[in-house]
Amino acid sequence: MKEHEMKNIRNLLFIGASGAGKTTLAEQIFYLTKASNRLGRIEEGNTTMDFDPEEIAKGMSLGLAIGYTNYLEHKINILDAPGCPDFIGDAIVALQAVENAVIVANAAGGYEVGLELALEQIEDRKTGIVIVVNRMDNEHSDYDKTLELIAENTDVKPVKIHIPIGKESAFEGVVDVIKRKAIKGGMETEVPSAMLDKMEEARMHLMEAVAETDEDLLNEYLENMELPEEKLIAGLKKGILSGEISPAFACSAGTGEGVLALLKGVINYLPSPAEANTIEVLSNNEKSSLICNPEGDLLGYIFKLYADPGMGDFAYVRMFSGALKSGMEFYIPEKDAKDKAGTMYYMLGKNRNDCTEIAAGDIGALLKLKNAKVMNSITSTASKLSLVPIELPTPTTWQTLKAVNQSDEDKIGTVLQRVIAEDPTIRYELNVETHENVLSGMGEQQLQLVLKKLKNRYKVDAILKEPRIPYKETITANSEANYKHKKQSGGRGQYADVYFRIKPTERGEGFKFINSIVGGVIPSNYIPAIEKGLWETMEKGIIAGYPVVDISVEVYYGSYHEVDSSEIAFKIASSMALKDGFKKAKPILLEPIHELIIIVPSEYMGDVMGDISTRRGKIMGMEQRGKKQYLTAQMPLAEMYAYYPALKSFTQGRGRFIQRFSHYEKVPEDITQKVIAAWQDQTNE
Ligand SMILES: Nc1nc2c(ncn2[C@@H]2O[C@H](COP(=O)(O)OP(=O)(O)OP(=O)(O)O)[C@@H](O)[C@H]2O)c(=O)[nH]1
Ligand SMILES: [Mg+2]
Repeated sequence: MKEHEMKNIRNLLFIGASGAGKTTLAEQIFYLTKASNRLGRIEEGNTTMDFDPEEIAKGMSLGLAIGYTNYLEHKINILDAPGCPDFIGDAIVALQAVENAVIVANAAGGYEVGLELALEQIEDRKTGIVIVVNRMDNEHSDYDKTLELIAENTDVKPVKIHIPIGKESAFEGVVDVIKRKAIKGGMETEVPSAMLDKMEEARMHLMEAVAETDEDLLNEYLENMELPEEKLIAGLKKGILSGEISPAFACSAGTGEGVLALLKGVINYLPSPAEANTIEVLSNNEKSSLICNPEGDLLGYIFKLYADPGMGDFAYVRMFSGALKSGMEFYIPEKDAKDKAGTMYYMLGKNRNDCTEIAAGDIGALLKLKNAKVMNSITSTASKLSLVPIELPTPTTWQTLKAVNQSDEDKIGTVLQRVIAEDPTIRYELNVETHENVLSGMGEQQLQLVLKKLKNRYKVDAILKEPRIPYKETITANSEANYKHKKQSGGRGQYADVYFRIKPTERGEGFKFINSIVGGVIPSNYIPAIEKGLWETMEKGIIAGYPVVDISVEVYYGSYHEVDSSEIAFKIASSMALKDGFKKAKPILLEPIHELIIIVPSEYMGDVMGDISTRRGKIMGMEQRGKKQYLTAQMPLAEMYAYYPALKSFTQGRGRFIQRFSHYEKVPEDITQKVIAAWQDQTNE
């Protein structure tokens, strides 16, 4: 089919603030281009893209959805990302799947947090940055102001391709500054005379922007103060492809005005997979570039999983090169495993149309893959190709997940894996120190959604609670200890006697066992039992129930009994001696300290710094980048569980951070006492 040739495809990802109208815009596009025969509405819960029951209930997108339409002999694939910052992972992963990142801004929304976040995601992007100012029919809509705010706050310099005719309830169409035509209700008409000056001004800006991308064009422009239309368009296309020009459009997804004009702009000016055909890849793990074409080496990318409770898991796939055909086996380099493409589909929200291949440049879905997961490459075994892995933001929110009913504990593992596989930023790990299953991600809403999906899709009730801190126990002084374990209870008795020297070691050294028994005062066959007794005691903890680290124990003397000594007796003696010696060696608790990079607009610096010190945090450095401050700090993990909501509240949602574990440090005395008391309460219960 002609429209599936690379040059006739446009791949668009809608990103931007929640409520900017991305899903509504997709809906309007499907309706106006007859991909769907009714216009769904968010309020009625019947849009094509927000089909998941949780999305319908909330009236907003919670996961990336895909759809497509055919218009003017082009196939337009639309990826609709959720704007809520908790679900940013979907957008980050999907950005790699498209030539065009379409920032949808609310014309009446100002410089919203979600808009800022979306713009941050495309900071380093080299191609296809498009601005659509939506909701032009809204009260207080302001096209120019919205574009100015973007230009002021970022390196993106929007260049108007369309300008709106009227605004608010009088918004009735757009003027195409290239064609010098008005488009109202999808029909071309003459430009209203009152707008001619504005149009010429915008046209001049556009021409300047295009001229600046190319020396020849610049010379020609400076000479004639005009560029011929075909050169203007060719230069514009090139500028968009290279990311130097960000075209701006105006529309109302609500009324539909400007939407078909936008689609024409998409077809006429935005890069197709045929133009953006050179991509960075790994070839044999070395960076190289690949020129994509339908006959080339197979290369695809899985950018989203959707776990349909009835159908199974859908993997949304972008093919870059070659053609994936139904029935084909393929290789997943990230997993070093094979998988097989069964039935494949072009998806329109939750609706599916069967297809037999997904060719280079196109987007579709595969069902029930065995091994492939999100961010995996689809290749042939021989090619040694894979996509360059992307980096996801680190978690900001942690919660322990527990099944409400004991009987669900076993089931929860498998269904939870399916649910969290949908969102690349969610991690689920067993903390071996606290024995808790910790779910981490980008925000409270995201983790709550996991609970809802578990309940509604799989009938599993689970709860979230604040995780325990993985403290560790250690000592700060040397001590000596002796324990003689002796029992005479008729028959064979028990006897073991050990002398220990206990010392702190360097932080991070773990545990050192030194055997300096001489002269066989303890026979060597009992030494392993002594060591085992130590390990078991250290794992369980001595003062507060947390693992013991960074100590050395030297067994230097002892005695035994020919008949009554046994391995078990030495294990007990060893354990008791350690407990005693440990308590005498000035024990302390250690807590994990994380390093954070906190990114906030400069005006909030004072508040953020003040808050860090109330959380036992230390500021290690700061750096101004553009209008933002990058603060490096250290903070105890115990204080970080509540940090993200606090940071958001005093930066009006604009602060964020990345973090990683740094080291263990001594817990202050007052907190240590509380932790010990809590453990004693618990063990006495
Ligand atoms: N008046 C008006 N309302 C709009 C327009 N576009 C969207 N809306 C409304 O704005 C609200 C949010 O629209 P959505 O399409 O869900 O916005 P979104 O960008 O997808 O939001 P998230 O999914 O949360 O990221 C809905 O109530 C829409 O009806 C528009 O152009 N004009
Ligand atoms: Mg949406």
